[in-house]
Amino acid sequence: MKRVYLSLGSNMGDTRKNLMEAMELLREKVHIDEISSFYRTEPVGYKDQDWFLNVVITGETSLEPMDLLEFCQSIEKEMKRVKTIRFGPRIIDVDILLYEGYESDDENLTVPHPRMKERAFVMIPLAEIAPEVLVGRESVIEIVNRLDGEAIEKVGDVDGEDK
Ligand code: PH2
Ligand code: MG
Ligand code: MG
Repeated sequence: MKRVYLSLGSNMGDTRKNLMEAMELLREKVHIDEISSFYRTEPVGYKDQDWFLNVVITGETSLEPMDLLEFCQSIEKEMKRVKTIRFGPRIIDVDILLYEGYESDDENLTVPHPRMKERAFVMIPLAEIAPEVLVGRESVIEIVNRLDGEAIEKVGDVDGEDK
């Protein structure tokens, strides 16, 4: 079994329900053992769209990296994600951030995720569940401490919304 870190995001429809559904589907092949808080986040890349709800999870899987990628894509498909513009609105996005013992610059699967270090919507939730984990040579918390990213606000967690 290998430890993996995944980022989930949604900015269409019932975003909270979408993240919950994607996590349920992931459980078929990924033994999820930690889930960050949920964050409402300013869109990065393409600005003219609704804010996202983002979460980061970790768990163990026996899927090989490419099979995990296919599995994540099958969940996006099952949830009827429609591909529009790059970085544009989506019902669900499931991205592989880190995969234990694996690095790759394959154009279909770059690990660590090529843009994760600049993204507050990835690094801040990741720092909650894995502050000491390394991304390249730096720890998650070191990266967060120098990050000047987009706006991000904690709004709850799997158990419910913050009051
Ligand atoms: N995903 C993107 C592009 N921009 N911005 C936020 N805040 N959250 C996302 O999940 C996100 C994004 C492409 O996958
Ligand atoms: Mg993405
Ligand atoms: Mg994606």
